[in-house]
Amino acid sequence: MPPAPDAPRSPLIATHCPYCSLQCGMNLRARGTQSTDPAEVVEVVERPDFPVNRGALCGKGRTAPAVLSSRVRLTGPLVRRPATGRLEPATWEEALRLTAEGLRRTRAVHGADAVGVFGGGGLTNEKAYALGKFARIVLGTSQIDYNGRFCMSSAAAAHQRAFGLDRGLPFPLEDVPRTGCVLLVGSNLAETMPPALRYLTELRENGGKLIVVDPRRTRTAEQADLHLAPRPGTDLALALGLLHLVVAQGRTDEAFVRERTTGWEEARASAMAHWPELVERITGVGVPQLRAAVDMFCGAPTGMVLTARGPEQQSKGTDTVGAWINLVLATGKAGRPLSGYGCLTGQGNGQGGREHGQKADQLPGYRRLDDPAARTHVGRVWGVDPDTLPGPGRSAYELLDALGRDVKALLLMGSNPVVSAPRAAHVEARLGDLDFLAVADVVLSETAELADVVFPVTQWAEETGTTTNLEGRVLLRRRALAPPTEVRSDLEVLHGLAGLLGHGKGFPTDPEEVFEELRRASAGGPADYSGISYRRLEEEDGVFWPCPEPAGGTGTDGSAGGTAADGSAPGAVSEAHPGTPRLFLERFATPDGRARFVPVVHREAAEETDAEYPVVLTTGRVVAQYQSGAQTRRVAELNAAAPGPFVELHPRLAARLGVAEGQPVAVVSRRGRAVAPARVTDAIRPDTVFMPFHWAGGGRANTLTNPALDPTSRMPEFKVCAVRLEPLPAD
Ligand SMILES: Nc1nc2c(c(=O)[nH]1)N[C@H]1C(S)=C(S)[C@@H](COP(=O)(O)OP(=O)(O)OC[C@H]3O[C@@H](n4cnc5c(=O)[nH]c(N)nc54)[C@H](O)[C@@H]3O)O[C@H]1N2
Ligand SMILES: Nc1nc2c(c(=O)[nH]1)N[C@H]1C(S)=C(S)[C@@H](COP(=O)(O)OP(=O)(O)OC[C@H]3O[C@@H](n4cnc5c(=O)[nH]c(N)nc54)[C@H](O)[C@@H]3O)O[C@H]1N2
Ligand code: SF4
Ligand SMILES: [Mo]
Repeated sequence: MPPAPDAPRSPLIATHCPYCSLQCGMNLRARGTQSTDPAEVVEVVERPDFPVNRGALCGKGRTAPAVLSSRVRLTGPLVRRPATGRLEPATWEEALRLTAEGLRRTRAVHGADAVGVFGGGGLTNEKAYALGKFARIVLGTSQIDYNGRFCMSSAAAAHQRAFGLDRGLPFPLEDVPRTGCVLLVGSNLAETMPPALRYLTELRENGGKLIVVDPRRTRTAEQADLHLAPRPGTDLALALGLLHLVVAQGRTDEAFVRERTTGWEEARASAMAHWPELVERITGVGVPQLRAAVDMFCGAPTGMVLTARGPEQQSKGTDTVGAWINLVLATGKAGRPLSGYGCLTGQGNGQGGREHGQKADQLPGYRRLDDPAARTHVGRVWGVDPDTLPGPGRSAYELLDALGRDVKALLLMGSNPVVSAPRAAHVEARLGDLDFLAVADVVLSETAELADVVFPVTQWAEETGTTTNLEGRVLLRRRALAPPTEVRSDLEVLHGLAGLLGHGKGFPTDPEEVFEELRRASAGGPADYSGISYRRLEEEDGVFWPCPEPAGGTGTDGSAGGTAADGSAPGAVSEAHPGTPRLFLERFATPDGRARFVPVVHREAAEETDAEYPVVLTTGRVVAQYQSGAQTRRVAELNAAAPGPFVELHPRLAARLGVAEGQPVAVVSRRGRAVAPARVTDAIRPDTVFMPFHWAGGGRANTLTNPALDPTSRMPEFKVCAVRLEPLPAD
């Protein structure tokens, strides 16, 4: 129902997309309609002044208001009634009371660690912070982790190891078009961050080179000057092989290695064991292509290696990313302008969500839970004895695997593991074995369907909060419309539960109040937000952390840094710390300021192919669906574009199996069986099939995936497992 053409235009409210880590800027505007459907109350309007996407949006962002519709979302709390065994409407009071009782009872009978918490990288900084605090001080449990473990944990671990700090990109995206060569490893950003493709297009227009490493010739790989298509799970060998050639050809940057790094000799020795011919055998990438890649990368004066989930979601993801980092260090393409290694983080708050305490081993500000000084600092902010804070808990898959056994009750906020966890049928069964499950979500996801209590929560356009995008840029999302009357925010859920569990204070529902506390908790930590305020974020295009309070700012009382306590100091914003768009230019964040080479050697995937399971399965995304699909499968336009799962396979493999385009195929692994139509394309290696993971039910890719974990990051091996294919009759 568009407003009359002469109706006065409502003001634009600048905000950000609810989905991926690019956090595209968009404006929302009230349509001035009489409609009672929230999806029709606001429209998305271009926001060309926001630098990251300059007005461009992908279809998901453009259609995001559709999920606000009461036709597809949760509009009131649900509880499972013993009489019917079904989820039925309830009041907030009842839903909160039942949850508080469920959590309290479990704790009383089985101990604090029998209560688990599972969070999400889509939650705002405020929510992630409050959730971690809730777990540690209200529940007193160590058993908290989140879906970001499935996403960025390998890159994070490798970042920490090499640079002493983990921020996805150490530079803003605007640097990308000005570098000499980008080596993009296992990212299909043409589909996963479409507006960011512009940075690669501009790179090439500027004469820079693009190398893409992906077993599939994706829309992204089609843009490349050079496309290497290794067998899934072999990036570690590939990176080592390239480093071997760099050394053999005398292309190491000796001065950089000497002055800015440690550990080169061991790393060099490990690379020298990976002969190009051996690497060709492991990866399937020919030696001439390896040489071409080295020529392109070393031939450019500056360069970047960017990784995404391809090389990271492996049971050796940390070492694999480490090998790519070794390559940038050895070639002197790090710690200087327009060069470096970066990870393209995925979820809307994939960066901030990993900094403020919903990760099993972490306290706010990217502090470590096992660091006594960190415990003291955060204990003081929280007003608790640091000795009462639990220690590190289990990682995401290990936590899900423990459900119904050691962990008997779970509070889940912002994830849909029934679709997105590896070995999903097992995870679904574990969830079903819980004594008590509460889920906060915006829609009735497949996981919420299993819950005893479901909390309907507000969405991005209905609440204010901050996210931190893949560049480390902290952004403000603004509330543009009121939620349906029976819908409340995640912060209100935590506030309500905390109150019933004896913590009437400490869990405010106002996001800015939570952010003010987060600033203090993060102050002095690696991810220092203490110099950032809502007021600053309203005026700037985001602020890059670390952003400490300026010296002589405010104390630890929580009053705003950069602005006077009364918020009125003129010019205070300009005196504030400017934030840190570029890291490591002078020194790395290690104690000695040097980047650390890590010696790594190639190893096989946890599950290699054999006679019974002769084909490699890899998994990933399509442009029109987001993650578990909980949100995007509810948007008609997106569903029309990507209506269901499929199995991508090469014509040679299809011919060998006798599979025709569109014919249903059963894909069978040691974990289970999934069925989806074949999509035959020569854009994939003949030894590999690809399935997107956005769907539940019979075509669920994660029925098949292998939960083998990386020993350091505890990342599951989503990108490699062994399967066999069985053609089914086309009916
Ligand atoms: N449309 C859409 N966009 C999204 C999301 C979404 O669900 N849908 N999710 C967001 C999130 S949370 C994330 S994490 C990002 C993920 O963004 P990407 O990492 O770009 O997404 P994927 O499709 O998981 O994987 C990227 C590529 O890795 C390749 N690959 C598979 N196995 C290997 C391997 O062994 N080595 C290498 N080098 N490559 C391999 C796949 O063929 C795929 O093209 O996207 C974000 N954006
Ligand atoms: N096979 C395979 N599996 C994968 C991957 C892969 O590449 N291959 N990728 C992995 C990766 S990188 C990721 S990030 C995970 C993601 O997997 P999931 O964690 O399942 O991700 P989403 O579908 O985004 O789930 C978010 C849920 O929270 C809800 N939600 C959204 N916003 C909010 C909010 O503000 N509050 C609350 N309470 N709920 C909210 C959504 O409706 C949705 O139900 O999947 C992983 N699984
Ligand atoms: S690229 Fe990501 S942030 Fe931008 S509109 Fe699409 S989903 Fe939203
Ligand atoms: Mo992700």
